[in-house]
Amino acid sequence: MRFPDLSNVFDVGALMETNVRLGVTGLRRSGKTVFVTALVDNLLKAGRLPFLDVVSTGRFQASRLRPQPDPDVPRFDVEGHLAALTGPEPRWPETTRGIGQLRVSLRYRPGSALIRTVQPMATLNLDIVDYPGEWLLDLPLLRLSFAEWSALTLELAAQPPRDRLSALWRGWLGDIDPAAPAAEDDARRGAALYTDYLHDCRRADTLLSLIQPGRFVEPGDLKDAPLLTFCPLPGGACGRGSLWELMDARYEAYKTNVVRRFFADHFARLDRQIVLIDVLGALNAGPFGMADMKRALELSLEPFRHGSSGWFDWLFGGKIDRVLFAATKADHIAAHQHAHLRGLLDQLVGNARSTIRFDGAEVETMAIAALKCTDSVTAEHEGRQLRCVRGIPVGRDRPTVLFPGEIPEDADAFPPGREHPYNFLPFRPPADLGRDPRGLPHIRVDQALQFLLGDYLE
Ligand SMILES: Nc1nc2c(ncn2[C@@H]2O[C@H](COP(=O)(O)OP(=O)(O)O)[C@@H](O)[C@H]2O)c(=O)[nH]1
Ligand SMILES: [Mg+2]
Repeated sequence: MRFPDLSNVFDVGALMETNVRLGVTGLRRSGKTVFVTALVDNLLKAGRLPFLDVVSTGRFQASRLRPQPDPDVPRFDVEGHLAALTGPEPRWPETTRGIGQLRVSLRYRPGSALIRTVQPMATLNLDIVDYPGEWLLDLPLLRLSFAEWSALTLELAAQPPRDRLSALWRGWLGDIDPAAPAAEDDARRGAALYTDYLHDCRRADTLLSLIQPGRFVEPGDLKDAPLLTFCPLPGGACGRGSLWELMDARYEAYKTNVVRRFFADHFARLDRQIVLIDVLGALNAGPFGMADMKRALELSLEPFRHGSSGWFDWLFGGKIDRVLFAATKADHIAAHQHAHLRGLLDQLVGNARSTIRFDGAEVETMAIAALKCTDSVTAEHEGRQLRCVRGIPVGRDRPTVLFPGEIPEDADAFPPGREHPYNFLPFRPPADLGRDPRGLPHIRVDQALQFLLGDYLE
């Protein structure tokens, strides 16, 4: 695609430049790739951002892509993803793995007249870092020993619905002796069975969120490395040369070489963070999916705690001061249900949220759609007016009006009797997106931006 030539707008020299790093995370298929693509497209075209103050007050001038500052991080392929969404046969972008980065520079007039007298134009370099939420969930491992983590993980794996999913792995655990001399074959077998179990947890019908260690399902460039060749073991520490000792050592190596390194190289450098959450997917999966999501969210809030009670500052000197939790794919439901979706997310984020605000970082929640694929419509059914959505469901080729149902007000209350009472269907990206000069249609991406970056653009 082509961008207007803005070279003389940008290269005036001696401009006030500010850098801000925005982390975009969420578990696999929560919507990171689509979100970053929509965000960038909307920043470049700026035709659909009424709630971003710098745009609505007429101070925004232009944005453009620029080379990213970290040459060793893969570039986020925004052109490829946009081509998929806006082509003649619109399709969702291919699944991405690991980390990606992109820099967008925004030119704007400062809001204060006083500042404008010395600085008529300013530039904000926005570095967007897309990384798997699975990696964020690794952070709590840092304060757990191998024995502690093993005990917690085994306890969780024995509860439904994990008991069924973990049966093969736990069966294997019953057959081996952690005190026996370490054999590489055993370590590999255990790690493989444990990894299969974690993958099964993430299937759409269960959609469990608490997945540790994250690299087992999102290995990045570490696939098959000995660092990933361990699994939780029952019992306690065993003697030298035992399987226990081998796995304990690998667990510690994982913490040092993977978890700490990721947090030091990437996480600790972020200024702002958005965490994307597929709440509707968890509702589809049922009560276990929701309960697991709540636990995972509480864990992922931990690293954002600052101040006296937070150990994170001490470890990494973290500086994130605004965190947005966003329920994605809000276009799956009718607009009047968005407030309920957000209410549900508030409950999931729960008490941890007020603690964090108290400790220094500001936390907000929203229901968003990075790419709006439906319209809210009213349809009559047996004399009743139903608020529905109209879009093209995946697997069909013409627009259909669907009644997606209503969002429960209580995260714990599921209608009794049916195992899967909710069924929010996925939609295809709308046709002809490429022809719209305003940017990809979205729901509240501009409000998300205002919360995350508004103060930088004042
Ligand atoms: N209707 C709708 N579907 C979305 C939206 N964002 C993501 N999806 C769906 O969720 C899938 C996973 O999104 P993706 O961005 O690849 O997730 P990632 O794994 O977190 O990067 C996509 O293929 C779409 O089917 C959205 O805003 N609206
Ligand atoms: Mg992705």
